[in-house]
Amino acid sequence: MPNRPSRLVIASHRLPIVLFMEDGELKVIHGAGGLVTALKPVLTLRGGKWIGCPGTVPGARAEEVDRILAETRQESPFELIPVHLTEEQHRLYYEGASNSVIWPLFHDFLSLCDFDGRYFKAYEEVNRLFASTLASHTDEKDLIWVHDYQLMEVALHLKDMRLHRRCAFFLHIPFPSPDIYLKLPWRDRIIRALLEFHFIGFHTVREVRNFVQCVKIFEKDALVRRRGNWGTITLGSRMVSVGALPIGIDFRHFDRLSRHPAVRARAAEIKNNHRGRKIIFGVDRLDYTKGIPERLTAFELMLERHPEMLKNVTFLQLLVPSRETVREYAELRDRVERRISSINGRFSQDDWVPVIFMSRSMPQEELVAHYLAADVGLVTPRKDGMNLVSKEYCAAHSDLSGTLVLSEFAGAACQLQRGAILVNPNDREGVAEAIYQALVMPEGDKRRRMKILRHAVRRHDVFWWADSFLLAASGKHIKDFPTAGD
Ligand code: GDG
Repeated sequence: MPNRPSRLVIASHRLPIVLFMEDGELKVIHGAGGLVTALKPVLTLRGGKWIGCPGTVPGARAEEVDRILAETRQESPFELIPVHLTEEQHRLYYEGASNSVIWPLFHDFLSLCDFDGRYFKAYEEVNRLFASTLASHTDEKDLIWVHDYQLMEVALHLKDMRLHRRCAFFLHIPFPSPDIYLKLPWRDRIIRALLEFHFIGFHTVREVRNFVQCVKIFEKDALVRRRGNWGTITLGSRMVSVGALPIGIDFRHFDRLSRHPAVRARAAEIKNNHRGRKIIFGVDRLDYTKGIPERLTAFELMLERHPEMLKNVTFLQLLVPSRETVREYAELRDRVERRISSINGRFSQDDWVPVIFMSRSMPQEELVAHYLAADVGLVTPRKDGMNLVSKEYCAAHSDLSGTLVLSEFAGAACQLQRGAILVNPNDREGVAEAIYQALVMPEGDKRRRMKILRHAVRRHDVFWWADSFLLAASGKHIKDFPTAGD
């Protein structure tokens, strides 16, 4: 069958599943995140596999996990292949190298990096383990798509094993400028490892530019060509392609949910619970990159400068607990809680509390009801690869209400700059004024901006992203790509 598209094999740190125990029995549910939704149709068409860590459940043995994953094969369009890590590997490779070095460094938080030499050894070891799992589950005709910063060395290990595989990579987080990247002790090895992929996708042109500048430092003879979203790097007889392909969301799904009568009724109920006050809504994983304390300070400043807003606006912030075993995350939580109680202590009156903080995750319908109820979507990360929340907020505003205040340091700003109010999250006064502007914006302006935003989010959705990535990874030309930076 010469025209059959090659089978697709995905590798990501985590498998798109949740394992849990029920009545002493191990159970599995399939994830419903954007990535799985986008890749399901492709995996159904081509057939494929997904390789990653299954996560741990107290009391479940690895063999049991393998068995239950094998059983899901009948009802799933793709096979789930688990990679089991020891506790020590998880601590050193995932909490250490990935989340205490690469994550902070790539988001420009150099002072939060802990450059422990043991971390990188574990990073190499786990990337090799992923490569050898891929080696035994793929053949030369397959296309391997590796995701994100935890697995940047996979293609290098496949090459060391003398295996010929077509391998592409997508980085979901920012790629730093050379000044920052050069601080990484394992900098040359990571750059060379990335150059073993055939295609490397980033969210924006900023990342492509940073990456090729770093390549030029370590590969003096590389011939680099870059034009708009695309680039090629020629190393002797080999060519690596790079491209800016901003990830999208399943627009139609969020749009449809926001029109559902139950979701609409719930949004009205939320508004009612806040007695018709304006609502500002933020949703983030509790992470220092998301700029949460800075956002709270800007909100406080807005209340101080515009006392007419007192009792007339409530800021709802949903913070999903994250990476709780990493020290910086526990410290951040304390800092955020202190900021919130200081603001509430200062301004609360009668039945009005200015900041309501929810520390949990919500079912998606409830999340969409909150998006819909919110007059302002406040998304102010200090740095973010893309930021899907900003896109979901727009997709949920099928009624064209709502204003998006967005950090210029989120990848999404490249596509949403014409409809959002862009802010520098480090500029407190600027963010405070942007919040105020959003709260008092005339209806006509809001509708006009929301139409522009929704058009951008609809046109380049997550299906466009997955299809375009796969075309680019197969060396094909892509038409209709969005502005993804300068
Ligand atoms: C990385 C990059 C890039 C959040 N709370 C709840 C909930 N969520 C969902 C949102 C959204 C997702 O989580 C968060 O998306 P982000 O884009 O903000 O980011 P990260 O997890 O940091 O991911 C990021 C992304 O990869 C994709 O490339 O955009 O820059 O850091 O989809 O809806 N969902 C539900 N309940 C919650 O409480 N159901």
